[in-house]
Amino acid sequence: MKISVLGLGYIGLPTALLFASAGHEVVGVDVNEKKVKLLNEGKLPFHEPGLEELFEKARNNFRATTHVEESDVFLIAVPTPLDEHTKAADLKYVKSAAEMVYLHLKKGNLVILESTVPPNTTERLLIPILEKSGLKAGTDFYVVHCPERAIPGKTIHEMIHNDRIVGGITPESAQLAKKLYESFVKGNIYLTDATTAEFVKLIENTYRDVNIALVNELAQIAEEYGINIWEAIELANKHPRVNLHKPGPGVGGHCIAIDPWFVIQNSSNGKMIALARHVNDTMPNYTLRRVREMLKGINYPTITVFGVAYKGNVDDARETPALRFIRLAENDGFKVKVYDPFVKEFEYPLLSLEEAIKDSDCIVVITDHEVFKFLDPNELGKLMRNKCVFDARNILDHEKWREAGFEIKVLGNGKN
Ligand code: SAJ
Repeated sequence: MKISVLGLGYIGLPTALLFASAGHEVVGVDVNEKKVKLLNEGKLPFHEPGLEELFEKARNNFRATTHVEESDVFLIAVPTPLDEHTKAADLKYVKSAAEMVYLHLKKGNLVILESTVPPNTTERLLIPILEKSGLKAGTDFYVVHCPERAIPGKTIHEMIHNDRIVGGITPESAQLAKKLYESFVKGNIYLTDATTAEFVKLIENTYRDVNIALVNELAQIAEEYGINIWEAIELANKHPRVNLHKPGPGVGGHCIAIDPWFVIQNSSNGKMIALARHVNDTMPNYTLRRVREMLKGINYPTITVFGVAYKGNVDDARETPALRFIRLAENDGFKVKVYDPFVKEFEYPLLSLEEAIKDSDCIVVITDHEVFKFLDPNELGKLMRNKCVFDARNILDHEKWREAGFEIKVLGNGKN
């Protein structure tokens, strides 16, 4: 089967390589000429565990290009960012991908939309563009929405082992796509209609966002009561039907902080979903308020942000709460220095560990990178002006840091 994958990002590229390693002829299409050149030279544009090995395995069946060509299958995995003004999906990349596909569409082709989209996008936006080919969707060609659900940091493992949802515009479309995904997916593949599949993907991330908003609110309430929220959540989660997530300095990434808006953009409901977004979006403000309290009495404080990736152990800083935190802190008169051992590109200079903590008054842990646990507080303390830590992720060994002379505060812990 010849498969063209449009969009060679965090999802499109691993998907393309998985199909190629399963024996299909795969053409990766991307508008970014640099990325295409890099891939054809055998180099990867980003890091993801297992991607290099997969690339090695898939290389004979994979090539990249900037132009769409005739294929049996077209798979669209382009970004669908949030328009910050309208709080609605910006579908311009889906539209332009569809415009490229319809020019090459033939009878019997299958078009798969993997990008995360608001409900009805497949039916109302994608199909009308594809039908400009003169062919009829559902009879002349097949269309499905098959949302990606793999988590960054474990993308390849989850793409293979997670269950998948395939939403067809007709049962035949869904069956055809199921057969294709079975070439590498080991999880179950469940069939439904395209609009339900769009909704399912969005409500998974909305569930997580609302759950995190709940614990973020509870963290603030716990502080008022002098309770440690981390202990309280651990105990509550001993109940067989409770699964509270973790509080933190905000929710980032290109999925959980965005998808809830796609659910409500065309609905007259959604008050709780919007409120949860508000709670999570204002966690950087709350974190800063706590840091300010901790450092009161210090003139012109310098703080060191530990981690700007949107979550632990990844190099991805898209929609990171760290950015909002840093901007707010700077506007509030703090001098901010930034350290992240994984992130390569960021709006602020990324410093070495030594530079970042030299003469600093406080380390603020924004991202839960595992490596932070192994730092030596005795060594770091020698370089700092004041020995304070605000741990917004509750990941450090607080006793160890206290023994090294640090004052520690933890987000959500009303006992410290
Ligand atoms: N976070 C918390 N507390 C938690 C869990 C996460 O504050 O208990 C924060 C993280 O620090 C991060 C943000 O939420 O800033 C999102 O992180 P995440 O690990 O929850 O999710 P993502 O965005 O990396 O990936 C999610 C996953 N969705 C679900 O687990 C339902 C993934 O499976 C999806 O494929 C991905 O979104 C996507 O592409 O939609």
